Amino acid sequence: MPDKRALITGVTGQDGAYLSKLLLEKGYKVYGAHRPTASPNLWRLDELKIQNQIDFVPLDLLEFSNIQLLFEKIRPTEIYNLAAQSFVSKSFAQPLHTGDVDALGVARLLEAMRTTIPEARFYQASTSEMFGKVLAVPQNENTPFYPRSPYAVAKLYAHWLTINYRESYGMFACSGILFNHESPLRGIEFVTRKICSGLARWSRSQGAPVALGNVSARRDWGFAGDYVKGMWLMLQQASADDYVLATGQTHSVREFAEAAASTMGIQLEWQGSEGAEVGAIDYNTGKKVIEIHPSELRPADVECTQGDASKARINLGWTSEVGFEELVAMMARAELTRAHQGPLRHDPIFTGQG
Ligand code: NDP
Ligand code: GDR
Repeated sequence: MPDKRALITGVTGQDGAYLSKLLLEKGYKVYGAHRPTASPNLWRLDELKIQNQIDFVPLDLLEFSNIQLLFEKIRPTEIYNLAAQSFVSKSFAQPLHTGDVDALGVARLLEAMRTTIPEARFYQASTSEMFGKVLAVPQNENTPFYPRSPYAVAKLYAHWLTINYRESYGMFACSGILFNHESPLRGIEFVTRKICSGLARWSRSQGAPVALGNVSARRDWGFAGDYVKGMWLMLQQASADDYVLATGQTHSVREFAEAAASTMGIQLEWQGSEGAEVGAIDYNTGKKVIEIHPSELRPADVECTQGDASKARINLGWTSEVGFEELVAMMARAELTRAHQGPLRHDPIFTGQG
């Protein structure tokens, strides 16, 4: 068996794609775990041109026995748990499913690992959403948590369970507390890609405005390609620990929309007062580009995140390289290209709602 064998759960997601690419470049044998389904969604791996280099294995976090059997069979040296019901908004509608996958799914993984390959190294995809209604600014590894959604509550269980297995059984288990990271491979339901995709279509047809919710929300947005390097670095250290990965900068959804529109040559003019916008028009034509929809608001939202990644910088030598303007421009240009290519074959779930 090759020395470096990585199992990535959630390989079909945004981070799964970038992490697969990184590990393949580093000479790993990459096992990409996808949900057992007739046709897994491989468009991201396709876009990165790495689909043929990955050994695909079926795995559902809802089923303990398939995890245990898989671990026994392939005996990975590193396990990256990226699989999750990761859409915060959906977790309000599906709290039980979210808890089953995002919380108990991690218990299944850790327990299967403890009983079959306790020597393997484990990465858990934790999140800045655990800080929620933030109790300090900026947030670091010592900031108390205050989750604001069923998603964040489930992730908090998984975070503490990861620490608990490390402390109880001496397992090499790390929790990466990652702030929002985006890319052209981001899921269409998340606000950054929804804005870029919606504006690109609007710029072609000047048709339906893009429907958004809370545009005052602020996020610490980085580039996913930078963040997967941090995941890998965590598992290469002498001992397991938990790390925040973030840019340290924060921007509002409103600012993101303005920057994306500007890349596309659209100058947004907001209507309504700040914090109570009703939409935005194109300054040059007066046509409506963005519409605020109450249906896009959440029962509880995280108003502002801003991370402090000093520990990762000092211990791992990790920094976020792609800045906000560069990230927005990268995503906006990718969507303009896609809009010119016609309907998105890889986004069958796209409904215009996020
Ligand atoms: P995505 O939503 O793009 O990918 C999630 C992946 O999980 C998909 O491959 C999905 O498979 C898979 N999955 C969902 N349910 C199951 C299940 N029951 N069994 C097995 N696989 C399942 O997420 P990202 O790539 O953006 O994020 C990766 C991880 O990092 C997630 O855990 C997320 O919560 C976390 N995170 C993400 C951040 C971000 O800004 N991107 C920030 C902090 C944490 P399918 O294709 O079949 O749906
Ligand atoms: P988030 O990302 O909830 O931070 O979770 P998302 O892009 O969904 O929302 C960011 C903020 O934008 C506001 N918003 C909208 N959001 C969406 N999706 N659609 C809209 O139309 C819209 N209008 C305004 C939201 O209210 C929110 O405040 C992401 C996910 O990747 C999680 O899995 C991860 O853990 C966190 O980032 C860190």
